[in-house]
Amino acid sequence: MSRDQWWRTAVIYQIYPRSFADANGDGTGDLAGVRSRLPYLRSLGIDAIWFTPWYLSPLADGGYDVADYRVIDPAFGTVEEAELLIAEAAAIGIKTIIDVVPNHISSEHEWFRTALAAEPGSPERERFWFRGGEELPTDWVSSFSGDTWTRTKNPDGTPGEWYLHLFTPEQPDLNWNHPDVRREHEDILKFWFDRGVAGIRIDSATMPVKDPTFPPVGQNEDHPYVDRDALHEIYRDWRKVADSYDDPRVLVGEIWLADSERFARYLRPDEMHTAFNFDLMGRPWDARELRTSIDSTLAAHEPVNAPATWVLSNHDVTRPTTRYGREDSSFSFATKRFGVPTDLAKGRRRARAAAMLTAALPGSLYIYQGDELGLPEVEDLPLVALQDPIFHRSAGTDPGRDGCRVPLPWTTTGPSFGFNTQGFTPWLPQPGDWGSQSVEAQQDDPGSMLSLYRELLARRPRDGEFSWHDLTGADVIAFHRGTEFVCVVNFGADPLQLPTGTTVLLASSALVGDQLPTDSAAWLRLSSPPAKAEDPV
Ligand code: TEU
Repeated sequence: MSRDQWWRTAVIYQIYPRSFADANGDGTGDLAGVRSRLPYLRSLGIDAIWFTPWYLSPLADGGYDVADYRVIDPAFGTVEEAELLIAEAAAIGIKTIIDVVPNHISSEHEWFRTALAAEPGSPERERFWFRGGEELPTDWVSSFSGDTWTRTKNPDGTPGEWYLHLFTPEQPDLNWNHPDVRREHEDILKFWFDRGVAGIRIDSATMPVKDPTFPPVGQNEDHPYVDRDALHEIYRDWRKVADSYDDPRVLVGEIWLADSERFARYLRPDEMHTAFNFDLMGRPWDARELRTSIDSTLAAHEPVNAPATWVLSNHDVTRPTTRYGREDSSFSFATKRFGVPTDLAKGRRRARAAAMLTAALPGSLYIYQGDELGLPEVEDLPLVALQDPIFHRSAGTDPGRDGCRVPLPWTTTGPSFGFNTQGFTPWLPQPGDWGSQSVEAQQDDPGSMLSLYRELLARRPRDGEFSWHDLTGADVIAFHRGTEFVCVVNFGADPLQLPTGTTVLLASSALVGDQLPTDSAAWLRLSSPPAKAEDPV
C-alpha cells in the first residue's frame, strides 16, 4: 500500500484539548499539555491525532462555535504552538487531523456580528439565513432540542428578523449558496494544510446545505437540511484543495446516515477519503446486532473502495465502559438520561472485548481519549458544573455530554491527578477515585485497559482478507483476517470452547483452560489453514 494511503488502516486518537493535559495550570487543557504527552501517544501506538476544534471560540458548544479559524483559542495556545505541535508529532510519525465545522460559525464571528449590525436585506446578512415575518419561518427542531430560529432585535428594540441555527442560537447556520462562504472555507483548508495538517474532520457534514424554501421536514421526498445533493459539489471542491498538495491531505466526514447507499455517495473517489461509520456504535452488545452492523458497514464501503472506519465513542456519546454496562447498551442521542442503572464491571469486560473486536476489523480505528484507560462516563457531576448546551436546552432532563469530557487522570494522586501539576481545579471536576484509573496506575499493570490497548495496537492486523469464521453464531462473532488470524468474541453466558490447533495471541480476559469466558474476545493464530465458513446462523 502506498505511503499516502495511510488513512486506510490508521489508528486515529481523538483529543478533546480542553480535557487532555493542562501545562499552564489554569484548569483547561492546552497545546503545551499535548506536546508534553506526545511520548505517551507514541507509546500507545497511534498513527494520527484528531483534535476537536482548537480555534478562538466563546465555547458555547465546546469549540464547535468557531469565532476565528486562523486563531488558536488563547486558553489552548497560539498558531505558532500549533505549528510546533504538528511538526513534533510528525517527527515521531503521528499525523494531525483538525476539525472544520462548515454548517455554522460562532455568533461572535466577525461575519455574524457585522450581519447583526447591518440592515435586513443587506449583503452582510446573505451569508446566513435571515428571514422576516412574525412567525417562526419553519417548525424545524434543533438537534439540541428547541427552535432553530432566533429573532434579532432592531436598534430601537423592536423585534427584527429571524436567523437559522440548527444547533444553538450561538451557532448561526451559514448560507452555502454564498460565494464568500465557499471561498472562505477553501482558504481555511489551505491555511491549515500549509501548516502541516494531514487532514480534516468535517463536522455535521450532511447538514450545511438547506432547501431555501424551508418546507416542513417530511413534506417533500428530500430532507430540507440533511444529505442534500448540492453538498457533494462542496466536498468535490474541497477534495481538489486536498489533492493539490504533493502529500495529499485527507477528508474525513462526520456522517450520520442510516442509508448505506446514501452514506457511500460521500466516499466516491473525488469526494471524501473516509467517513465515520456510527452504525456499530449505535448498536447494543449483541452478537447478531453487531454482526449485521459489520456486514452492512463492509458492504457499504466496498463499491466505492473506501476503508471502513470503526468508532466506539467520541466526545458526544456515553463512554463504552458505562454504555455496555447497561441493559439497553445501544446509543442514540435521545437515550441519555440521569440515573440509568449500570453494571460497571460488566461494562468494563465488554469494553475490553469491543476494543479487540474493532481493532481486528479491516479499516481505520478511532479511539476517543480516555477510552484507552476504560474511563466510565462521569454521571454525578454537580449540576452547576454542567456546561453542555444539550443539558441546558433540555430543561435539565438530558445530562448532556460533559460526563465523557472530564479531564484525564494521569497520576494516582495529586489535586488534579496530573491533569496539571500546579494543582489548579480542572474546568470539570474529576471524581475522587479518578487516580485509580490513571495512566500511572495502569501503565505497569499487564491486566489494565491501557496495557490491552498498547498490545492490541501493536498487534492488530493491518491486512488480510476479512471472512466469517464458522464459530460465528447467535452468541459468537468470529472472523478471519487472512489465513492465519482469527478474532473471536463470546457474547454468550457460558464459556466458549476455542478451536483446537490455535495459539492465543491476545485475550481480553483470562482464559479458563482453552475456554473463552463470557463477554470476552481473543485473537488467535491458526496453525492449520482455515475451514471455509458456511452461511453463519
Ligand atoms: O455533532 C453532530 C451532531 O450532534 C448531530 O449531527 C447529531 O448527529 C444529531 O444531532 C443527531 O440527532 C457534531 C459535534 O461532534 C458535536 O460535538 C457538536 O456539538 C455538533 O456537531 C455541532 O457542531
